[in-house]
Amino acid sequence: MQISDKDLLQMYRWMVLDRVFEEKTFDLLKLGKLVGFHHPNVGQEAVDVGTCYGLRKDDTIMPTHRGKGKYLMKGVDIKIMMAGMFGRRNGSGKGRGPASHSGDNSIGLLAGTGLIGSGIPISTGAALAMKLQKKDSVALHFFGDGASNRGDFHEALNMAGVMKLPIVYVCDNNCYAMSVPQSCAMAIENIAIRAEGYGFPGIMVDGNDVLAVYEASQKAIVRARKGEGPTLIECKTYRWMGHSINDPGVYRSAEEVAAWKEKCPVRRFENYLREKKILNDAKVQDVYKKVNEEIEEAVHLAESSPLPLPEDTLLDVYADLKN
Ligand SMILES: Cc1ncc(C[n+]2csc(CCOP(=O)(O)OP(=O)(O)O)c2C)c(N)n1
Ligand SMILES: [Mg+2]
Repeated sequence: MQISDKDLLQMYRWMVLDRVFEEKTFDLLKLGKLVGFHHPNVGQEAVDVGTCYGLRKDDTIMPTHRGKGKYLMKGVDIKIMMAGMFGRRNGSGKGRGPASHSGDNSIGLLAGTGLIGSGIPISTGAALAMKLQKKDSVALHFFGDGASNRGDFHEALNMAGVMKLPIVYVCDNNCYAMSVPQSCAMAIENIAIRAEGYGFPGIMVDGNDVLAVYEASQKAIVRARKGEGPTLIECKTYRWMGHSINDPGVYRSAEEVAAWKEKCPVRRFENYLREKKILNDAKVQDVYKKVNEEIEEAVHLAESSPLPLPEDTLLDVYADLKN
């Protein structure tokens, strides 16, 4: 697949932003500055960037509780995202809910819920709407390995297969659902094979290889735009940190974690771009410097932003029938 040097550099910048944003989030959590729960995404950046790169505004995504990079790539302003994580009035969720389930229909970001798997039928419904409206847009739905065992997953995929809906189901298979390894929760090794039961392709891809994820996603997106139906893409990856900040990760060995860190998706892509002479030391430093500045500015603004007011709890609850 031909990708311009400009696009490769953009993808690299997103990979770095995703990584640094998560690391910064973790530091802020330890300082007690953020509200709500946070689920670190370090190690899974290639899934975010490979799937979301090049999406159109009229395409929809619904991310999971993990991975803020998807929100940023779909067009959420980093300052608004950060303010949301600080629980501020001007942030995602307006200080009333976690930034990680916030939505914005104007940029095709569907709001999720805290119930694992429950969003899969919602994105499938968005794809049905696109088909009924004869649009060539696509819905991308993200979920984890654990979520693929829920009834919502099977019911939604069955419907999408029957109706040939324009949707790409992206499974971030990070080997665990909280402390439960995949082998304890399902009797198959590859989640991608589940697509066969619903009559559409299931693709397995190295989820730490951003270009492999991008290529598989682009094929699936083109197929969906042409009206040929859904695809399930299983991205095999790993989360370096615990399920959430409260998880010391005692259910897995240090060797296992270290082996996956060797497969770092950011470093791997960086090495590839260095070999291609698209990146060098100076360019790498420049990307990190700019990304750090962007994040620091967002943190500064979030810290100086207002907290929600008690009466804000009633905002957006009832439709204003006068208008
Ligand atoms: C219906 C439901 N059951 C349990 C939970 C608690 N819970 C939150 S995240 C999670 C694990 C999800 O695992 P997976 O789908 O693999 O996603 P990952 O966290 O690994 O990204 C669970 C069980 C929940 N939020 N909703
Ligand atoms: Mg998982």
